[in-house]
Amino acid sequence: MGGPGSTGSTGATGATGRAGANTAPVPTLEELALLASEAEAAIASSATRASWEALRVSWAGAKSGRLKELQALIPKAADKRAFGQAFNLLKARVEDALAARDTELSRVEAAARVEAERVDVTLPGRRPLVGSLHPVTLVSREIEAVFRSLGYSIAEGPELEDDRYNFALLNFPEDHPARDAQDTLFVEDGRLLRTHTSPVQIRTMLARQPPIRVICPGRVYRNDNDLRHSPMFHQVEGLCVAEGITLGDLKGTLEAFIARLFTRQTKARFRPSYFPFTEPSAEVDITCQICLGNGCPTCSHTGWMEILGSGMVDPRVLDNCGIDPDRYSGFAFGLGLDRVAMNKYGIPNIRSLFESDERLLRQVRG
Ligand code: 2U9
Repeated sequence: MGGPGSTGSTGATGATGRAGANTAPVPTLEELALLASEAEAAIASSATRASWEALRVSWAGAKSGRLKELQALIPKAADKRAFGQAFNLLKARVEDALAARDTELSRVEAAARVEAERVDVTLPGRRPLVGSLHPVTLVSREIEAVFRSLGYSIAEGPELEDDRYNFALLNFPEDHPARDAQDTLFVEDGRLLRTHTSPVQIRTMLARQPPIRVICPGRVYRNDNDLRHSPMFHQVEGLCVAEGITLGDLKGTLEAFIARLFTRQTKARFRPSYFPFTEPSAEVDITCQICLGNGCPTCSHTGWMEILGSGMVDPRVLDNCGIDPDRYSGFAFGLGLDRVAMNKYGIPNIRSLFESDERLLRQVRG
């Protein structure tokens, strides 16, 4: 007994450099037992991982935990052996209490994780996104189907054309305003973006003799850009050339087409018009599809909406393409697909057709 430990609680100085450890009074054995009970109670009642961790650091922390401080007091105790044993018991009780609470908190944490990650297998699945055709494609295919059933075939041609196919052979005079850069988009070396699909019919007539029945859908371009016009839009044009074709054939064909594309109740009226490539020419109005003829803002209260241009192919155009106008005659027509798509699907603005906004495609299902 005695020895270094006898200076104990008097707070003898040492060389540890830790003022707290050096000056702390040496607790009695009873106090150590009491400390153990208090630690067990506090640890057992730590409600969260954070409070458990705070207790662990304050008791068992490697640098300045209570256990380390108390251990440093062993050499100062009057009865080092008894104090050492009591300390070991305290240390074991604190460590057991920390381990037991750790196990319990881990169990609670795991249960909470399982609860949070639980999947309700009875929920309905997420519907996969289904692609859909653009309204202009839908209308184009519908029109193609009607004319295919009338014996027409589909012809396509280049979007980059030259003056001859786009204007000259179609009987546009040299000084026609459509040939102006204000209306037509020219590219280098005098070529241009076709302003209508008529060059496709020109190419068809140059390539073969009547009977000819073709329809020509495609993109066309004009130097126009405002709320009602887009610099690129879509047309379908048709051409029928054979012996004995009359204005009656034109009328009958277009009336059949309109009844099929819209409804059998839809009426058509033909108004005289002028195009360089047809003579006579007519614009075709149909019963307004919004108000069914009663008058509304869309049809400017006329009950009609204009959808088609048409006419008997000018004999000079047939002649330009190597077809004998004394033997053959024909009719032609053209319509803007975008306008038909807009009024068929209730799309108010031509721009929304070309903005690639998927919400539009989701609303229009073929
Ligand atoms: C050839 C001979 C004749 C095609 C025609 C129209 C009338 C017409 C417009 C409708 C609205 C263009 O999209 S739109 O702006 N089209 O009015 N098109 S007759 O006549 C032809 C074509 C080719 C060889």
